[in-house]
Amino acid sequence: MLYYFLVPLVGEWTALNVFRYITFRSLGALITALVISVLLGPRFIAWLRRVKCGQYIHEDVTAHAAKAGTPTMGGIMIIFSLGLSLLLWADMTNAYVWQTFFVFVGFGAVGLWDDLTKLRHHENRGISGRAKMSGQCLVALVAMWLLYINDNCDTTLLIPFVKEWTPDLGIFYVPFGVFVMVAASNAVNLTDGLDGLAIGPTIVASAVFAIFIYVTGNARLASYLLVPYVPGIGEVTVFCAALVGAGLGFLWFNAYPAQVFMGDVGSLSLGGVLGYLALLSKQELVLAVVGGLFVVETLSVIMQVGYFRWTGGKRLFRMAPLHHHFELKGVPESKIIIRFWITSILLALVALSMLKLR
Ligand code: 57M
Repeated sequence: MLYYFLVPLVGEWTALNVFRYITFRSLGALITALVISVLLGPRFIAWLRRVKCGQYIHEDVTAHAAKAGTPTMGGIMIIFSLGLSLLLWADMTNAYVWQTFFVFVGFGAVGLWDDLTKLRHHENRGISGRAKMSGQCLVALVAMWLLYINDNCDTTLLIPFVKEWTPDLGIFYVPFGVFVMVAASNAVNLTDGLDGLAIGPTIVASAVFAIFIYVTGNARLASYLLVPYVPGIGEVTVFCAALVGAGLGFLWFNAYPAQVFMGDVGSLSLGGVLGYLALLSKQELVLAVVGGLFVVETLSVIMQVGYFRWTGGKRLFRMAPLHHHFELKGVPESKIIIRFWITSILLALVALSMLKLR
């Protein structure tokens, strides 16, 4: 809104010209989302406790028994603070901003459906895997259709370090995009198993995609870095910055020992939108590097289940996902979390270097 109301007044006050700049409004969006979530947090968490939105912990999970009753669905706070900040700082006439917010809220709605179902049923039983997957695929399909029918849709696939070959997926870019978003959504969901373990790397990835999106939407920078230029995409940088701010605000309360968990409403929305940002910035394969931690956590589950079936009952890890393996080896939770964060920062630096090393 500030963009819409203040930029026309630049004639009277030239200082207002700063509101034209995506960088300035991105900084404003980050700080606004952070302040809203930090101020809102205590009241929201108290409300979650009042309406008994406490985390159910299965009795077989002794390591986390003390966490039983921790308020969950904190992802609602992330979506709310980001949405308010976006309305204030972004150019809301930009279709890409609305489409990105649709993906964020759409995946969040699927997660909320699961969270509320868990609360209503005993033993923390949520919606079926099929229902969750169908909801995720439906949101992703609508998002990909909106992207594909846009004249600026670039269906080529950029392969890191390969300049000569950029395969054009054509109509198959739609199912590919659905896969990227649904896979990312479930990977973040699996990772969200220790205090701050999912939100930390998500903040790092959001900051990286803010840079990628800004470059993709800037003709001069895109040409210099040999990445596709997509007109209008640059405004989504404001979304990424608001996501960093909202994530930092949530981490303020989710940091060990957590006062709140994000719930599926948070993990599914964060993962789905990271996948969408990778598609928008034409960095689909770089997502596997930026979100390398989420990939490793998911692979550990796939390997565990595959090995279990192949060996007739043996385990490759003490428990999957990988963070539980380290926990059962006696590594303190806070040490696992910080080391995962350090790894995600290193992976982010590698991903950023891939932008230049083409
Ligand atoms: C998502 N949910 C956390 C919280 C969070 C196929 C199998 C790998 C599925 C997987 C599973 O259940 N995944 C569901 C992970 C849960 O967190 C809640 O869920 C939301 C995210 N969706 O926001 O509301 C628990 O994680 C802990 N937690 C924190 N701090 C946080 O900030 O401590 C979460 C956030 C919370 C809390 O204890 O209750 C979860 O872990 O369930 N299953 C598993 O991950 C299980 N692994 C397993 O069964 N492995 C098997 C096979 C299937 C691979 C094996 O290795 O043989 C583990 N889950 C649990 N304990 N809870 C096993 C140990």
